[in-house]
Amino acid sequence: MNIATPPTQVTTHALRDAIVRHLCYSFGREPDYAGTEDWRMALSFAIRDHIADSWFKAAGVARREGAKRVYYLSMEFLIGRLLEDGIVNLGLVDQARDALAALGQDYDTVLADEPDAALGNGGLGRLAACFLESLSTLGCPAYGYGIRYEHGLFRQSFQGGRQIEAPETWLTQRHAWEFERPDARFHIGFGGHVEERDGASVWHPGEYVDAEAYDTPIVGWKGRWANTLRLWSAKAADPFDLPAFNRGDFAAAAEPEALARTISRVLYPDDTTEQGKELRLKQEFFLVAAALRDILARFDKEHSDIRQLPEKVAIQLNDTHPAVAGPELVRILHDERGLPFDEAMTITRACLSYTNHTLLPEALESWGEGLFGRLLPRHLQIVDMIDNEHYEANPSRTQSMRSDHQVKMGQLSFVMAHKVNGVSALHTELMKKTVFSELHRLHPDRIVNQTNGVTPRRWLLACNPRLSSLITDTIGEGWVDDLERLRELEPAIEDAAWRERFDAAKRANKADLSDWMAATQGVSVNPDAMFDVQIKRLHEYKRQHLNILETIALWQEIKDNPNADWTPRVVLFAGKAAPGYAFAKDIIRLINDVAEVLNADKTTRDVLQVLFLPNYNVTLAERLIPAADLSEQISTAGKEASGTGNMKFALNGALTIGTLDGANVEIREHVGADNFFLFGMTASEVMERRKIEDHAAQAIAADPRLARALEAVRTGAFCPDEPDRYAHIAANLAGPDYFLVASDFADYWRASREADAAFADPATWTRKAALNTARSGWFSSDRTIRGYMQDIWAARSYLGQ
Ligand code: GPQ
Repeated sequence: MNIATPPTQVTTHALRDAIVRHLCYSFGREPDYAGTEDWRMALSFAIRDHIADSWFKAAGVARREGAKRVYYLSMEFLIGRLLEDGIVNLGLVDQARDALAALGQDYDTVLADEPDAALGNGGLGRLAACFLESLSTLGCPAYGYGIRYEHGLFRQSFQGGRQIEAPETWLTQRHAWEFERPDARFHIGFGGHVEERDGASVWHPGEYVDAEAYDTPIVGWKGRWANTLRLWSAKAADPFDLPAFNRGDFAAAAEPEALARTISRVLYPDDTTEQGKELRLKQEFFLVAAALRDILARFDKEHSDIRQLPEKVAIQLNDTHPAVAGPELVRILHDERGLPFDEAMTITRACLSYTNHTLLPEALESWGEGLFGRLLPRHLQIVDMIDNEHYEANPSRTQSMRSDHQVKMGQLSFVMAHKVNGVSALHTELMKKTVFSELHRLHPDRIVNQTNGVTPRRWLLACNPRLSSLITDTIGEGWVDDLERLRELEPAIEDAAWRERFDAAKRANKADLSDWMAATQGVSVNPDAMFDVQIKRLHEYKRQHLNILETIALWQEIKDNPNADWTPRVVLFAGKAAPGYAFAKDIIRLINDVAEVLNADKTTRDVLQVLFLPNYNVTLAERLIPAADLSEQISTAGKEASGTGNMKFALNGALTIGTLDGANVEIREHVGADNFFLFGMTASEVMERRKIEDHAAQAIAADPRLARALEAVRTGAFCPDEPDRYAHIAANLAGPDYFLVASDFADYWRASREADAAFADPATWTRKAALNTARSGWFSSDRTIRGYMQDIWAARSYLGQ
């Protein structure tokens, strides 16, 4: 095994030879006959060899030291492409580029061939991916556990402006990163009955599905450490019905395999609304049961006393989706390993912790007790035991985790965790006051805050090479794994020549994006205009409709006065709507209709253009964020738990226009109020405003701009062939308007015009943009993970061991 050469010392020559060797002997292709995919796979394997070396070494250290492992259980890992990530983290960008060039291949073309692994919906799944990378960078022994969905998040296209969903098929393209582990395979039971025998309970499942592991190594900065993302694939426990086959009933013969596989077939395309499907609960238990069996098998290899479990195992529940881990671990410890119930509870709670990612009531999972009891009969009994125990210890409690014939997963997660965390300072405080107010009163030390972060390797170093080189030229390379060192840029920002270089990097990123949009969307935009970007899942609380309404009002005003000194803007959107969320899909269509009218308007299109880019994913985010001037973070205050896109934009030198919501609050504190366009009501003002019955009507009556823009939507100005297409959106905004679009409109307009004025003064704008970069270092996921390691997991780093 070659772990002698540190990857950073690999020469171009050696890498070239490795690529050719893999091309020929791993993929059976001679260089003259190889296509882009062959080159991509060969390069990936050559890089993977070095990642594997780091991986073996890290696993060896963790085993030798009997290290505590962190286990991150998540139904979503939105990892995106991995090849560039690996090359960048190993420090092999120049070698890889040169080696490919020597072989007559273009580096960017080869990298762009990789499918984007979209095993997640949005922020929650992307956060899990950033955390894995930071855990490796910090040398903390850890595993991510998830599901190897055959179909990740659906592919989005537009037809007549409408969202069309097509299945995503990342596994049909060759994928270089996973290692199948037929030896890590567990029987997972469902259903059946519980037998009471000699005072003990024994669960006899009625059916079994196998979980088989696929491992992807996740390498950290400089290849110093690599952890494992272990994804479970569902396989038939009894794959083939031979008697049926012999009878000639081939469909019946293949049925067990097909049925079992449905469990890992698709990722649910919901973001923050509950998917009340039996299959979803099956998926959740499948992940949890396989992960716990694996965790305990590893523990048993290294240790003999199960009471030591909390010293060696920290399990993080990424939202409530893996919440059955509580009752399942209690069941294993009590029913299977014979510990008294109380002790099983104590050990389980010491191992588990839970992250809450939303306060939206509709997103808090609960399961009907009929369904839950049918699928997991023993777990339902254990939930009742947990609930009784909690009630006996806290008789003043009024809320049970078993009310209205439902099992409440938020309450269950809270009670079974030793720490519960929110994802931004504001969100954590609101958790204490709202959803978990009673549990917080009973357990005042349990809730802690860990403000989200993003990995600077992917979200600055790799996606924005121009800005990264400028930073490294100015302050050296130390910022990459010590992001707060970006503060050292501040003196340079006062130098006009340096600011010009900063500006040139942004300008070149914008030109690249414009070229790409011209080539792929057939729309050419002015790269000197302000690039104003809102990219995230579609949701009424995120208020893409506030953004498009303001854009309509601006268009109307430009038409009134076309010769005024307008700041040119390109308004860019991207994001997917859950297939069942009709209102969100209508907002997409409205934006596309508005774009069509505005982009065709000769009097305004030089100063205002709108574009909705299809199929938002990690790769598109990596393209858009480095080219953005203005970052739209405009959710109704109190609704966005944190946001992480907001951090990526600030780090890449975009200014935020935003409300005091989620992590926006902390971003503004760090970058400075002068470098942030604040507008809108605060979370408490939002609650007060809702008490006014006709809040929307009042706001519309007070603001002729808003009234006119809404009227255009209502009367079909953007869809003359079907004038009442958006009447329901206008009616909603003039009536209930739960997300207070109308009430925040006037202040949003004001902030937006301030952004225009600031952009019109390039020297000032660039200074503000650069200060955003210099002061965003705190938002590194390295800082977040250190917080979890200290406050929640009691885990340590093994770097240098
Ligand atoms: N988030 Cl509950 C998701 O992306 N999906 C979900 O199902 C839930 C939350 C997001 C949340 O909306 C953002 O504000 C956070 O920044 C993100 O989780 C990570 O914490």
